[in-house]
Amino acid sequence: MNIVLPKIYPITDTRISGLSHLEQVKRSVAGGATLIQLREKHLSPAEFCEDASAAIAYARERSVKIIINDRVDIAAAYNANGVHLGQDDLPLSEARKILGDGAIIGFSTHTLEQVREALRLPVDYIAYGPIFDTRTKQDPDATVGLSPLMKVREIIGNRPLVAIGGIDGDNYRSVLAAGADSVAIISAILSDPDQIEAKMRSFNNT
Ligand code: TZP
Ligand code: MG
Repeated sequence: MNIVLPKIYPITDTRISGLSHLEQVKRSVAGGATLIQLREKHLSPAEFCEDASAAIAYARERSVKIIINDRVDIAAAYNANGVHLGQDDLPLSEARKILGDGAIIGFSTHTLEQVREALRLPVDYIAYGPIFDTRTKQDPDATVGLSPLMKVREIIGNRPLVAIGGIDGDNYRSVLAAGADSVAIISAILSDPDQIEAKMRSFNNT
């Protein structure tokens, strides 16, 4: 599917924000988010699914797209717009079989080799990172920096590219200038829950 990514792609984190996924979605949408990823690394599917389904329903009513991290089953069950999968998740071809051609499937890569491999897979966008050091992900892959990101842009041509990892209000312009279509951001939007809407808006407006 041909997708156009928004420049700012917020991802939820209940530990960093102290808020439910639904509440994070509400605040990000208020700040102008149009594509949001729900990322839940601690709760069981049974605990996550109620919050996820409410967040998906809220977003759908406002034409905001929701991508579910890791859980193809939850994305399918609640008719999310797509999934974001990593190198160790369900193979992309299986996710595509389950979700169909209308789903957005994003794929995390951390090396140029993984990027080249991703070109052969049924993905709608490629994510690359961590661009800068991050404390949000447990056991992050090696920080890559901006030059490899420029190389990724060369390798993938005009396919949609998301950059992730340590991106904040000071550095995100340099990441977009290096070739990313979109920057995925967790802590720089969520760390102060009272500022989510304002931070989202200021990323979107500058
Ligand atoms: N994948 C690579 S880095 C990262 C993920 C999920 C965490 C990004 O979080 P932050 O707080 O924007 O650095
Ligand atoms: Mg994953």
